[in-house]
Amino acid sequence: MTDLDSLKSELLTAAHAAPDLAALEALRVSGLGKKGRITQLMKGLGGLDPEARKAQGQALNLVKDALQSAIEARKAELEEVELERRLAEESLDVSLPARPREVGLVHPISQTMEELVAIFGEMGFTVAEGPHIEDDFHNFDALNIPPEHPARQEMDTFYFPEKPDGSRMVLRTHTSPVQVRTMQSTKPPIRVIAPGRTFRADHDATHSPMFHQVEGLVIDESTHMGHLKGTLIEFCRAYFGVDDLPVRFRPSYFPFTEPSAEVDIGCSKKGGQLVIGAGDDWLEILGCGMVNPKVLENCGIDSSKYQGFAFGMGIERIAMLKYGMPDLRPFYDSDIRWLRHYGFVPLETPSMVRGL
Ligand code: 2NL
Repeated sequence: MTDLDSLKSELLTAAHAAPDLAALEALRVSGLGKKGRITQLMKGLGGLDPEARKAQGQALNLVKDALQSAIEARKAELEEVELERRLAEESLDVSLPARPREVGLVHPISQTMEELVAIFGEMGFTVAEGPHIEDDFHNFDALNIPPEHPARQEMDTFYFPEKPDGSRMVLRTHTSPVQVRTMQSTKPPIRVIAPGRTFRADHDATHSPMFHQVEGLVIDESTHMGHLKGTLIEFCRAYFGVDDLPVRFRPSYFPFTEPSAEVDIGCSKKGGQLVIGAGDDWLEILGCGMVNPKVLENCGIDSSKYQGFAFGMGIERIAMLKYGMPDLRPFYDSDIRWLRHYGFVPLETPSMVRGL
């Protein structure tokens, strides 16, 4: 037996007998590592004459391959043994109850906005948005609201500090500036709604300094009061889910519309209990009118060619009426108990929309 044969049998025997993975790794290093015995022998090949180098090199390679295979085989054996041990020892308790999943709910304001977008969307309206911080022109002047109008006073409107040119930006007091911008940038026909946040310096049981509105605007060559009435009657019936809901138009005044009207729906208020669509009382829901030709001209639309209607309503108010909420203030308190009570399960088709 040559030295190489005995080295081979020694290493293979050690590989077969390695008691664990650590011992097997130590064996690999001692044979095939940088300073391993086989590696050392390989390094010695350089000093042999070509004939002997070839024969010895081939023999060394065979030993190296045999050792590598033996180590692989023993490794697989040891891993199998380890797996069997863990399978026998470890267990998984599949009877443990799953942790309850937290379900988020949709805020009533978001829910109501989604319903409004769905109803007006079916009627062909698209949604327009704009900045919360506006200039005097888009919030007041374009809408024919005169400088002395009470809405423009410090009392009612949040103003930013004066700019060097003396002008002051405002927190928009309605979403009308969004429609003003739409008129400035779009050639009629126009059919948009503008839902969003609005701000007024008013805070009591029925007013919040931040609240939500949706306004709508339709402009075309022959849009008339009949379109206004048909659209808003249909809206009220779809939103409250009452097919034959009585709707009436009462004359009113807004500087931005002429003529103007307020819209009431039929209800009963007996014994402090509000029922929509029954009885002979009326409840105010929204304001509307034919867009004042001065407003069209202010926004760059030719009032001798185009006319149209507009409307606006408070989202908190119509949400409270539909969902029987007695108080405005909890809307913004983030009280989880209120949100759990009045919140909506997401991804459900709003009942109104199914009825359309
Ligand atoms: C209400 C009444 C209204 C409008 C809003 C409007 C907007 C433009 C032109 C003309 Cl750009 N009108 N908006 C018209 C009538 C009534 O809102 O009671 N809102 C809560």
